Amino acid sequence: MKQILTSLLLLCASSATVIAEPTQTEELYKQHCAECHGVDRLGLMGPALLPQNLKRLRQQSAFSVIQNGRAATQMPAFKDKLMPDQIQGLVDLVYTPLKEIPAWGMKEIKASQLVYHAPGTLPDKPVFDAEIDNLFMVVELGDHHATLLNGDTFEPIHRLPTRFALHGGPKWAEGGRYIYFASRDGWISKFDAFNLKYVAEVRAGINTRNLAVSHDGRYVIAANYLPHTLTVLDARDLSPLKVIEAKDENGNSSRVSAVYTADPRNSFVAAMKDIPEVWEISYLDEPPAGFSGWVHDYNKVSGDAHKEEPFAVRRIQIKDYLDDFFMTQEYDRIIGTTRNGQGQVVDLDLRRSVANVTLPGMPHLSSGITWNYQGKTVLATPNIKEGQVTIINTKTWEIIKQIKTEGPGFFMRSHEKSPYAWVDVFFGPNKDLMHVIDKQTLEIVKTLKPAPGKTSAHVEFTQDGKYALVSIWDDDGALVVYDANTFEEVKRLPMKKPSGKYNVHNKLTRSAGTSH
Ligand code: DHE
Repeated sequence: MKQILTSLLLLCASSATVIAEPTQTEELYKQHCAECHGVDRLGLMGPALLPQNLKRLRQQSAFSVIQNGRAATQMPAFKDKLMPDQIQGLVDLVYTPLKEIPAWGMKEIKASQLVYHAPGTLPDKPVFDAEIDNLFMVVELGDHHATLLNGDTFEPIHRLPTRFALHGGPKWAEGGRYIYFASRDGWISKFDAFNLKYVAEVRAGINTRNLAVSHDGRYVIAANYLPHTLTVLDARDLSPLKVIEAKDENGNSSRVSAVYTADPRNSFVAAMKDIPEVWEISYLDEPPAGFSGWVHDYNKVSGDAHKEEPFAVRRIQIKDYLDDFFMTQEYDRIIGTTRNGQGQVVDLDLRRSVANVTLPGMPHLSSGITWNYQGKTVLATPNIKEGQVTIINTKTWEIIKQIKTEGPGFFMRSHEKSPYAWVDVFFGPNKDLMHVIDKQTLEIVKTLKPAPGKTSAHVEFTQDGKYALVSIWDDDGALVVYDANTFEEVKRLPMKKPSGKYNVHNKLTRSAGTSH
């Protein structure tokens, strides 16, 4: 008996050492940070908080971010809730490595794959009657849903649940038959818009930025913050084809800022966040002939369904890291910025930086749009820190004009058939305003207030450019349809924090007035 009691006591003592009480800082993390950054610090709405993902942020700056919030993100200020020593505790915590970061390679990605309807098993005719080219998908962040909208009648066709916290634009493919979504926690979902059904899903990363689809509809690629990879998927059923590690020649790894498709180049273009490089990843069956610098690396794909798939990578060394970038309509140059406001123009053919632009307002270049102004193509971008829209000549990369707005903006849109560009005032006391700019005078000609007191943001035009759809970015929000010429309200549909909206025609034709 005594022996049993002793063993029990020993057992209790040893288990007491295993289950450590959470520290006060861990409690604070749970209370204030876990909802957005994940209980495990692997990221959710907010990015993963691990030393390997915070390499570019000095601890002192991390302190200030917690104290004062971070511009252009959902990160609030905690200075009224936390004492300086509590903030310092949290800084120390997020710079402490996790005992283990879950592996997320081919094996894990493959194991996460869910195929609900195998390719070719669903009918090829839409189950509804609407002009496919003018369909919209509207993402509703409020309750993690999306609404498929008829762009002629502005009637919802279907409302579907999405994965938690989608980010970046969902991408249409195959003439509007399919749309692909990416969530911040790494899920890529393929939705069949004709049959109103998800067909496949896969978790391509742990903490993901965005996705791109090759213009031929064959491949999907996801850019990840965690792990430091790009994941290439077979678009048919989202089978993983290749995991490309994002690292430089010295083995320094990097988060991937974002990835886009460059149609005429048959390639994806990705910017790295922690190494000064831009990557081009070919999706041609054979590597481009006569090009130096492609690291051609065939990948044997397991299973019989796929042949060998090449995804050759070409690195371009640049002068600084890129957080955000815009690609010209010719897909030969990109302009990217770092958070300190230095813009770099990178020529993808010359494979080097060709110009520097000082852009102090922190432009949101993934929202940039172009149009013809006095015989030249101009790029217009809102700025996240300053209340101004920057107009840049894309030949000389000189700033033509800074248009003063009522506060910093996030999204900007136009259409080839519209004389106007619309820009929101996403931040500050005037967040409920929406400016309309005349593309030829570069003056604001109208300022709308769609819902007083509520953020109005993100515009997209109908296929013909006649209507502009605006989000009221609120749980009790709406989608407001405006006549894009008279600025009269045409319709208001209640929605739950609608964010982006994506028109089949504008996206698939790579309209100069919208994001790609
Ligand atoms: Fe986004 C697109 C980066 C915060 C809503 N955002 C993008 C893209 C990039 C980017 C690179 C283009 C990818 C694409 O569309 O394929 N976003 C960033 C950031 O670095 C930033 C500032 C910090 C972060 O938290 O990641 C950031 N973004 C936000 C938000 O806080 C927003 C407003 C709300 C949210 O969803 O988290 C937000 N971002 C969006 C939306 C798009 C987007 C709706 C797609 C716009 C489009 O029309 O294409």
